[in-house]
Amino acid sequence: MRPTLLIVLQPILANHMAGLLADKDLNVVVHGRDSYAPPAIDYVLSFRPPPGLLKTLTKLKAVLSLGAGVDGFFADPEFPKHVPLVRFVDDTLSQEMAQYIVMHVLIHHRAQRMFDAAQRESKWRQILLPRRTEDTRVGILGLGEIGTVAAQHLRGLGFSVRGWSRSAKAVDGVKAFSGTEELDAFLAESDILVCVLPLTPDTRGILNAQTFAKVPKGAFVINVARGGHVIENDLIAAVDSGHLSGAALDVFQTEPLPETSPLWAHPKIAVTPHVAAISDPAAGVRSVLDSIARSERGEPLRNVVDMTRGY
Ligand code: NDP
Ligand code: OXD
Repeated sequence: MRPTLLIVLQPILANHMAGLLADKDLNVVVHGRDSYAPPAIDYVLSFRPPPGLLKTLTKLKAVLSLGAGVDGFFADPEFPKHVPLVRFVDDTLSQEMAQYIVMHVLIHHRAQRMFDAAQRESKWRQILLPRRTEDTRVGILGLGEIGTVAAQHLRGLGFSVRGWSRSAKAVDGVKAFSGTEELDAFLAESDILVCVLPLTPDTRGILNAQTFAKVPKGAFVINVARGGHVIENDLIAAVDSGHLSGAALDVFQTEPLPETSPLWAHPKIAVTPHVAAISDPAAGVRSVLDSIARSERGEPLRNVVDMTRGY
């Protein structure tokens, strides 16, 4: 019998994914569009399902995430943790995330905002770079799929790269730190601090006043992970005090970022609307089909989330 996949995504994306999966060997139903009997659902494709929905699907074989981050599933207190949760891991996604990180490292490092301002005033303002590239230490919180790719690109551009992870890592040319006991030493060597951690109980709020106090004066912060990692008021205070030179943020405590947020107009903070990398639907389809095929053959799934660690 053909397995049944329930798609629980925003309507436009859900319909698009259903269209791409239409000619595959699957029954595809879209939550909110099609009627279905919950026990008939074998697989779910989602990103941030409505709390309580997944526990009603009593025969689920696997939950498939269309995103690399799976905090949206754990936001459901009734998420069925006995069902395997597969996260989206895709080379293109990792490369695009790395591009975003590299772009903001370079905009900061090359003082591009100052040149933009000078151009607006028709001013020929030649300056030396504030710091030599090899003397600029980029510290990446999270040396996983994405952090490792970003570290390699930054290394290739001549930066001095550090990384911090839970378990000890060896990445060529990267000074690696691990565990809470090495966090302070890592922060002390991060002139540019990049966050690409999963959002878990251990990492929520990790970018706070105490953390900012531990990075060198003038450090720049880039957050591409989740808004829940940053205490936004602490970030603004650290920038306004001059301890941090600025920040680039793609993710926020509340998304969409409210129009009233002081982040929008802050002269030293760049804001983008959670677009560092958007999962490619075609790659999502490949990942879904791979997971379902493996599951139906009784083979181990790839990229299964560890329910204890939360990522
Ligand atoms: P991975 O799971 O591959 O990597 C996570 C890294 O974080 C690992 O190195 C892990 O350590 C480390 N880590 C986790 N918890 C801790 C901890 N408590 N202390 C120290 N290190 C820790 O994730 P990805 O690289 O694929 O993705 C990272 C995040 O990026 C996603 O969870 C998502 O939130 C975000 N993202 C944002 C996007 C956007 O558009 N803005 C798009 C895609 C992803 P270890 O290696 O030891 O396990
Ligand atoms: C993701 C995201 O986690 O888009 O993939 O944020």
